[in-house]
Amino acid sequence: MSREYDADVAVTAKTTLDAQRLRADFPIFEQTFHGKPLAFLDSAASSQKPRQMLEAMTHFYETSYANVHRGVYQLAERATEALELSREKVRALLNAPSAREVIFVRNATEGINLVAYAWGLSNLGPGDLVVVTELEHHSNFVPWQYIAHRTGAGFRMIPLDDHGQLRLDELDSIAREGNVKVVATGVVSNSLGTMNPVDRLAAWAHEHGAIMVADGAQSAPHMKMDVQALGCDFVAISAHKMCGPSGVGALWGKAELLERMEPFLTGGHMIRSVGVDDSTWGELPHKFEAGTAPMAEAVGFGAAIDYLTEIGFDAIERYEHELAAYALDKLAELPWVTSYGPPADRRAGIVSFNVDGVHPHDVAQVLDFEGIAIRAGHHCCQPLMRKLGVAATNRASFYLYTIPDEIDRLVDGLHKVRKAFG
Ligand code: C6P
Repeated sequence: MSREYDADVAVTAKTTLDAQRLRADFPIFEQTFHGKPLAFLDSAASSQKPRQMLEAMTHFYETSYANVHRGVYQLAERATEALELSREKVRALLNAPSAREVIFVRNATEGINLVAYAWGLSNLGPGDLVVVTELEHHSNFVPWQYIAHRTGAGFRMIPLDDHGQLRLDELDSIAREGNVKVVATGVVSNSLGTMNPVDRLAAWAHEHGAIMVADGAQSAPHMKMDVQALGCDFVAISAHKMCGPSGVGALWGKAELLERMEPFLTGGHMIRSVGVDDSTWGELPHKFEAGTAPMAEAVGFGAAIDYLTEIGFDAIERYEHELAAYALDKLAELPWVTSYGPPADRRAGIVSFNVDGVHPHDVAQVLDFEGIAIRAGHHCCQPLMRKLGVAATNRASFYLYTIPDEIDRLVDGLHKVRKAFG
């Protein structure tokens, strides 16, 4: 196999996670904002990009670019190999049994919609139940609510306790309300950082003959994911949150389910044959990949996976836990700040909080003048905001390039917010 396109993706810091050294891989940190170094605390929205990933995409465009799965000439074959090598990298990332089960999509949202439409429309009906969670991102909530309404199925949420953790004691009473057919949950909450017990929910789903759909958008960038150990049927992820480019993500699904499903999008590439009266569909994964693939993006995705793998997911997860614990301790010293979510040992590198009497957008704007980027809003989790009794929160989210000094700057910035708003 030609490796022309497979640029060097060696990580700068090789042994343990050294965030300060890793930052050198990220050109974005060479700039200042409002005259200050960038403290980028919004990686849960989208991560920054290492040079190694950017170079892999450029290299592909410069040496290996042609449409994939179509041409018989050498260049087209090289492009196809590059795309398929990235598919194999996603397979390995997720410990999926086969690369045929890995479908390139635009993002996690599209992956979940694919399952909701292609599985849900044919398998749900009155008397059935779709079960999501109260802390779900809209991307794993709205598609299921919509398909439940279209098919006449019921739609229920697993509620949260006061620590932002799922109330599994409610499962039995939910199951009495109908035939549980779908259980859909995020592995990690984007708002609270809560790590959900997906393996237990998967076991419960399967006891009821339901499919288990896991939204891995906030877990795949930060921890080792093993779809077989989790016991899921489908997992959706986005490359842009894990050092990869925007415009590509992956859906993994069990082959026996994908094979029985109707296509989601139709058109070029996904067919076996097309006649005037009817068409038939191609093999997996092509049946679900209509149109020209996000080729360079997939190559960038593969390079991002190499980058993260070289650092080590255990090291990344451990480091982000430490950052979350540090941030929570610092915020706890501010009596005018309310933090939301579980204790540090049960969450990923995300902290959500409010400053008494100050709207989160005002907080975020004051922090911006200090060169600090956080997210303020409902984080696409309106049901969760309702549960917390707030319209919005501030959210600081960490990644492998976050340094404790940025958390100190966040805290200093909050003192400035407090001063500015009395
Ligand atoms: N969360 C955030 O700031 P897409 O847009 O499809 O790549 O990812 C959607 C998505 C799905 N699930 C979870 C748990 C998510 O956090 C996200 C994206 C961003 O939290 C943008 S709202």
